[in-house]
Amino acid sequence: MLPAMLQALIFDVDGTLADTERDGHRVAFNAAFREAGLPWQWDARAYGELLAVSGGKERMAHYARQVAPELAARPDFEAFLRKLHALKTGHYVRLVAGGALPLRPGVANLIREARAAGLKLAIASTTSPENVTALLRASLAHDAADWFDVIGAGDVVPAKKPAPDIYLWVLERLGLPGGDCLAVEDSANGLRAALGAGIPTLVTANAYTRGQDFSGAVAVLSDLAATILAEVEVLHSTYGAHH
Ligand code: XBP
Ligand code: MG
Repeated sequence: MLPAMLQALIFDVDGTLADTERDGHRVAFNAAFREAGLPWQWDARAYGELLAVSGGKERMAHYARQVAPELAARPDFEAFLRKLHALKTGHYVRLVAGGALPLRPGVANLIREARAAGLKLAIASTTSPENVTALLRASLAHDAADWFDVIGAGDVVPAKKPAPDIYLWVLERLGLPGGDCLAVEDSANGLRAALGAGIPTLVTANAYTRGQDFSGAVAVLSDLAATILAEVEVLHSTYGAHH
């Protein structure tokens, strides 16, 4: 059977399109904690551990249960988290809009090449939608959000990565089987999510995710700097031939 033709690239956002976590999200969380008068500050190492929990609200809830169980037990804790997360998102969007988070090497080229070649483009991210559009606008092109056929982000699905939900949500709207697509991810959580949706996945590891379990990936690269679309298509077809 001929391996499936590559018809779409599905990009994760945080850690994949850009190194957004240490100098972006983490800084925004800390700014929100200060603004809310909370004695919480996440240093780079502690944040790396907390990244095991996908989703900013879920991450803060996990942390609160550890350090402030009485707060986490309050009936209005969910509402409190939503307000705190809105503060954080405001800080993050402002930080991104200021150009603080450039795309990782080779990402813009691959996106532009895929677009020129007529592939469909999609986003499958745990982060909030406003964070995605802010990053695309500030770091790729003003109208870059329009380049994507589907943008799946944040709370549109109940279960976050490593659950496959966000990738299934994107596939449904792309109208493509997982095997005709290639996902690009940075973390084990993300890889599990994409594989769970039957999507061959290329991993570009980063400082926070290097050394995680990437078994099942089509390939693990340090970045996309030397990667052109033709190579991605070969990776996709060789993977398809063996699975
Ligand atoms: C990474 C995440 C997100 C971000 C924070 O998403 O898990 O939660 O860390 O963004 P992905 P929010 O790698 O799937 O892009 O605070 O908006 O959740
Ligand atoms: Mg990621």
